Amino acid sequence: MDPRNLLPTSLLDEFPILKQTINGRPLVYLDNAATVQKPECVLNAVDHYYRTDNANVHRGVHTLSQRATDSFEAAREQLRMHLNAAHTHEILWTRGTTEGVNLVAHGFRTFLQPGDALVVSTLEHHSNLVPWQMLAQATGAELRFIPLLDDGSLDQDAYLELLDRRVKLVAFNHISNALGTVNPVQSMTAAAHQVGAAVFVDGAQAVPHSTVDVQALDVDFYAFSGHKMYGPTGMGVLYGKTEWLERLPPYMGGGEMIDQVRLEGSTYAGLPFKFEAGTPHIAGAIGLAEASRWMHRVGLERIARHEDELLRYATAKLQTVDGIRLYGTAAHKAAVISFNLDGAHPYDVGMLLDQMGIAVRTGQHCTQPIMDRYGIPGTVRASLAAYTTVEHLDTLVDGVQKAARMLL
Ligand code: 7TS
Repeated sequence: MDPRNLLPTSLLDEFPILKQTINGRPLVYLDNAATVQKPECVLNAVDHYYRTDNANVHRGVHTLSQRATDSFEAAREQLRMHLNAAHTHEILWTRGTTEGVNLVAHGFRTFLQPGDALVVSTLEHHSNLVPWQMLAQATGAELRFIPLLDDGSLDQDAYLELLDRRVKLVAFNHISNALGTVNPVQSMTAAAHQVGAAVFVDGAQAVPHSTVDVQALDVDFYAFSGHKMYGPTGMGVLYGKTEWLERLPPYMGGGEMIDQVRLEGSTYAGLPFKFEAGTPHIAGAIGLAEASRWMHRVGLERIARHEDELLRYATAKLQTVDGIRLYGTAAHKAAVISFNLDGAHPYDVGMLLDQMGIAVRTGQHCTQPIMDRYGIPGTVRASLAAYTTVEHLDTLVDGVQKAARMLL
């Protein structure tokens, strides 16, 4: 094994989609921050559920319904363990990170009034920015922004200056999808709690990459998407501390989330069901739990070390390409390399790489304010996963070199 491939390259064999050619070349999939591929065991878990257990949950006395309910609730417990949450009812199923942010932002409409403030970082995916703008607009609360330093880290001194007793909630990501910056969640959370503010963390890019312990971080809310952690699309998790979930009003009304329904009004179910109106994505929960088990089998710490090693390797090698400029050079970063070739549009670089079978994302990465901060239309982004190898990254660097020769 190459010493830099800390995980065995045989991991690739578990991902059927990766065994194909694109434009006549073996696929090198480096768009993992957008979505990761699914191992065979996840595909089988979803397939098995539909073939043998499919039924609606929490309602039938019949055997299939009980089996579906058992698997669905066992999946919730698996995700509780994954995050080390204190209680299973603190794990809410959502469609993904975006729904998690909206659920909390909508609920906070009942808590905020003019004179209150929200603090949001400028390193956010639009999904952890726009819902807070909507909340500010609906309530008259003030929005304050944590500025970005040139290396792509958040200005921690400026952050502390923004905090006072008017701040009711602080929102930021654990790892940036555009630059790979890892934010100091623990210290930022402690500072917010000192002024009595709740903390919402977007963990979409952190959960696939590393171990997340919500109790150690002491965050109030933590959201992520299953499809970025080897699970199905349309499935995500919102973790919330019990005391916050009890205070927060329901997001959607309907079946499953009620206690008693009368024409004059209704009472709501307890946690977590108060937030889960309608038939849930049962197969998604089962697939996500299998993805979590897969990550544990491979080893969360091993995945993090493997990706960190590859990130260092690829960063050093890409820096040797003439005319390249890297964005996001914070000391603490993970799994994402964003760059441009001087004078070339990121889209053109991405198109040329696709011709060579290499899948990267180009553009703003749903982070327009970050691109504005650097005065660029976008970047080319290569993002890593557990199945990424040194050989993939060598192919990427060769490809970027070729693109530079053609475009510059
Ligand atoms: N937050 C972060 C940090 C993200 O990276 C993404 C998706 C989201 C929120 C939204 O997740 P969703 O599953 O609800 O859509 N990021 C990306 C990306 O970087 N390229 O495509 C999607």
